[in-house]
Amino acid sequence: MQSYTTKEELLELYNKPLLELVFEAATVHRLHHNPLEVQMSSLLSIKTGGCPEDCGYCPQAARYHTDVDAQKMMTVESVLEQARNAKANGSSRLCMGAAWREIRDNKDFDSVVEMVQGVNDLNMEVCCTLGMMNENQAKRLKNAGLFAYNHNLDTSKDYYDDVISTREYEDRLNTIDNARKAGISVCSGGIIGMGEAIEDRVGLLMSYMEMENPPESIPINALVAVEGTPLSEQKPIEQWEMIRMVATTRIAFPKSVVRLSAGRTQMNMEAQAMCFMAGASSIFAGDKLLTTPNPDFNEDKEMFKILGLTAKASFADGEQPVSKPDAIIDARKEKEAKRAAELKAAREKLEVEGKTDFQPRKVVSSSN
Ligand code: SAM
Ligand code: DTB
Ligand code: SF4
Repeated sequence: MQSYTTKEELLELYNKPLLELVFEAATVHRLHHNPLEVQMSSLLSIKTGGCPEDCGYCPQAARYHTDVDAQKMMTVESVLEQARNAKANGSSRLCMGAAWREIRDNKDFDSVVEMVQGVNDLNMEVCCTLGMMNENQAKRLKNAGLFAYNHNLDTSKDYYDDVISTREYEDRLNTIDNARKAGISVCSGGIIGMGEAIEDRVGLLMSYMEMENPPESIPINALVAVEGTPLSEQKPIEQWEMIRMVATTRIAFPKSVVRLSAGRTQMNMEAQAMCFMAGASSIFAGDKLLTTPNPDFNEDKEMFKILGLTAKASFADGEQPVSKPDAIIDARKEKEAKRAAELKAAREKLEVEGKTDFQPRKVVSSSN
């Protein structure tokens, strides 16, 4: 099999006659993957909206006037309930997303750590996408049982500044590196349909080509043009463009999982079938992506039936991480238990003394 490693080679590949391109991609796909298996991964927005960043495509950026309002962080229990529901519908992976610029070491992050432990205990692959992440945070998530971290480069280095100004391309590369160093599987890809040239699509792939280890999973999103965002007026891309991008990615990175991500509501089943043929072997399942619509479980079940596809089991491509106790959470729980015991003892003492109007001192905890 020919391998493609330069920008010129990839460009030529992308522009091949479509059916030749798809045939070549399908051939490569069969050498490394079971073509009848597709991973179903569910997305869950655990902290929606109010993001300080200016990503031109994103409905969750606080500065754009979209229908997405800033919400509070979900509770650990409600996340686990959604995870059980996703699992019952056939999803083997849960990807939890937060509208954060970066992870901060606060109570909300402690909750994410607990969510990771809880979802991993359900024997689902746990993925998070929480913005920039340092080495210690990556280690903490890995220790909790995180399987994968999603952090997209989104587009080529050249086009990036046209879309985002509040974070550098280099920052994204560093976060990917931190996930890698902690032994977390990397999920990183991009968006097409943002007004970029074909050179930029191939340029995105070149950024991964230059890595010592390319991502294990590469999501290809079609822009969901949301009213109120700077990219709201972008014309929807042709379905052929998505097929070409999936096929080119498949051939360039034969071992990676190519994820047919945002934009499926704009595609008919035939175009999605071409993408599976061209090597896509994962989708986001469930009627919502993070904030925008996605085909519902039943629609996808019907499509799988018609196309003869089956849902891939969890941990088929890597061992399940072990969820280990988290020192910070354990210390906090110990402190809370100690305080509760002290309060109980104080109350009992006062009761013995006949003073029953005791009110404990209010403890104000700061978050974020
Ligand atoms: N805030 C974190 C970050 O940006 O790293 C994580 C969540 S963010 C929503 C994850 C990714 O979703 C983005 O990098 C982008 O590729 C994708 N995305 C966001 N809005 C999109 C849209 N309107 N259409 C297609 N993809 C989108
Ligand atoms: C990815 O590449 N696509 C997903 C996931 N990773 C986090 C997100 C798509 C978001 C689409 C817009 C929305 O629903 O807010
Ligand atoms: Fe914030 Fe992520 Fe949206 Fe950018 S893509 S505005 S960082 S939520």
